[in-house]
Amino acid sequence: MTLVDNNLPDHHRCGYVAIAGVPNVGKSTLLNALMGMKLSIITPRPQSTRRNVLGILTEDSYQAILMDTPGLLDPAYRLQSAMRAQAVNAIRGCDVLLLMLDATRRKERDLDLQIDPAIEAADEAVPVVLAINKVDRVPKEELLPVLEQCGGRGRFSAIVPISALRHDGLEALLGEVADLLPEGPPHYPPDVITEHPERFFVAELVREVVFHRFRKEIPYATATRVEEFRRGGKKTFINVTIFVERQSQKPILLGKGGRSLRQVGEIARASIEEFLGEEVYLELWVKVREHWRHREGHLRDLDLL
Ligand SMILES: Nc1nc2c(ncn2[C@@H]2O[C@H](COP(=O)(O)OP(=O)(O)O)[C@@H](O)[C@H]2O)c(=O)[nH]1
Ligand SMILES: [Mg+2]
Repeated sequence: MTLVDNNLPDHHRCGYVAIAGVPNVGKSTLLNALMGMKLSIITPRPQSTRRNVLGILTEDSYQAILMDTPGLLDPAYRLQSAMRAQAVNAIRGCDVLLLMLDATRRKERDLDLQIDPAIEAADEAVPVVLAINKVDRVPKEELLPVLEQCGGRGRFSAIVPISALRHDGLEALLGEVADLLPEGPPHYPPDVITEHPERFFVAELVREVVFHRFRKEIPYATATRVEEFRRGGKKTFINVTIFVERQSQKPILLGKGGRSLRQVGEIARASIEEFLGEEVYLELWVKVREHWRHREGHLRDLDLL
């Protein structure tokens, strides 16, 4: 089917925008802020995003197909190389690269470490917009030198200071990005906001709670998968398995008498209900999959490859 819309304004623009940067700069926070809803999970820990998350932003004069990506880092195990491949794919295939950096990490060396990996992964022809995030945590007089320093570090079409958390500077940022999109009709109807199935978001919302509530290696050793998703009863029934890597991690997730897991379930249920807009009965199971992070078969099975 082709979309023919005679009401399109002249010079309508449409294209892919990869939101890229090193871990923890605020990429997922920005996707959600631009979309006006929570599509990507956000945690205070790095490496919470494992797959590209699509958000389709449709305005009168443009459609920006936004892709939140896993943070760019040197992979130490198979899951991390899959995460990096996701990000690099998005960066290579995009029409505009929206590179983010964290203004609170503004030492010379830190700026290089944040800018170089994304620029290296990008095609030279792709325009790059630099969003300097978390400016709410930087005194104004210290921001100007950062802007100047960044200007000399890459071929940026624009540099925009923002606070994704406080929704500051987002209109200016979108304006710059939209101007760089190629001309063309929208790829998606205006009511489509993403392509992932509901199951993906549900599994992510459970994982988000684990990332918030557990420490050390537990979040990184955890994967989630929806096993059952049934509508029709009074409440929607959802069963999610939480996979861990070792037998010894299971009692940590369960807690005394299963208390920790129950708390995870309560918090996750509330956010899933908010996301789906319906009442949910959430059942959680914890299972061991030895070294799933390192094994292709497991990664494929968990939809991470
Ligand atoms: N102060 C401040 N914190 C932010 C901002 N944007 C994101 N954060 C925080 O930075 C952390 C990482 O955010 P996240 O979006 O998950 O980063 P990602 O790894 O790049 O996707 C979270 O604790 C966010 O709340 C911002 O504009 N200001
Ligand atoms: Mg993220």
